[in-house]
Amino acid sequence: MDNLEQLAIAARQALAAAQDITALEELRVQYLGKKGNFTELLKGLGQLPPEQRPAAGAEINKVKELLQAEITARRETLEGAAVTARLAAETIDVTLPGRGQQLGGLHPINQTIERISSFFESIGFDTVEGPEIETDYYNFEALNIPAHHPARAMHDTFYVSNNQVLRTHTSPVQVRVMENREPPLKIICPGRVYRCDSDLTHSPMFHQVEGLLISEHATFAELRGVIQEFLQVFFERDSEVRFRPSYFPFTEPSAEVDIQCVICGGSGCRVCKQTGWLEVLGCGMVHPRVLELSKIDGERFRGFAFGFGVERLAMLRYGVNDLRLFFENDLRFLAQFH
Ligand code: 2U9
Repeated sequence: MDNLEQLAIAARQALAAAQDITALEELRVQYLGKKGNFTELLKGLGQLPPEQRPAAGAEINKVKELLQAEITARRETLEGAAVTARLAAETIDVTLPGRGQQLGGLHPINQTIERISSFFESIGFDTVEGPEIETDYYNFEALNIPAHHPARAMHDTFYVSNNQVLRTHTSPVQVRVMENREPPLKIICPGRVYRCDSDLTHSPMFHQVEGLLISEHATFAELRGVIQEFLQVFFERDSEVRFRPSYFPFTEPSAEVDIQCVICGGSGCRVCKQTGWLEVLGCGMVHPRVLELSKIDGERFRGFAFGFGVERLAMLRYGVNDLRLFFENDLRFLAQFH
């Protein structure tokens, strides 16, 4: 009976210390299993005098059943705690917002082209596109740039074959329109152009928008008005615009147009090379020879034309300081224009 009491005390201590189901099961086997301590104790009954055996047996069984009940209760507690812990670990917060799908957007160059087109369309210009592989005639001859003309060297042309080139400007599109439609004409031609030139400020492929207006009354004053209005709307500011005399084979007279530096406002900075001015486009009255080559009556009609680089305008408008960003397609850059 002393053994029984000690065994019960030891079993209860072990039970209190068991922290998980494995430990609890080991304990059950150790005390209540077939070869366990209580079985050993029951086997020892035979050594008692016969009259004491029933009472001793009953006492051992009572303690054994009590212990069994305590182990079962403890198992239920531990199992309940394990389920609660698992549920807590696997909890999903269904109220968190979902990640959603990221929407793409137009490339900043295409956004800029759309911005330019929508201005010119609002004042009655049609947008026209044409081929990127052109003949020598449409890219040069028809624009009063004959073979050996020094302007050819300035164009850094990619030759596709003897008389085919990657267009160096979008002017050939306008030549095709002059051949195919009757004046008056009011068109702009956006698109890719190619020049064999590549450094920090030049890309072998870039975008241009060129415009052409042909009517019976076109004047340089009208050209000035259109350009000045365009620059004000495009840059959303009333900055000064100046026209400087220049030379292009396809226009006469010709001018280059500057705006007050959008970075420093005209006081002089690195971007405007301390001049306070930024060159943004070229323009002029269409050369009579160009009209004549496309069979437009130069006695009745006159025209003006202009051209600019889209990347340059986009850089100035958005404050982009590296041309290469437009061609790398890094989403961290592009996503800023969504
Ligand atoms: C026709 C007649 C005339 C288009 C013109 C410019 C002036 C001009 C450059 C600006 C920067 C090209 O991107 S750039 O390198 N362009 O300065 N372009 S007048 O004149 C034409 C076009 C078509 C039939």
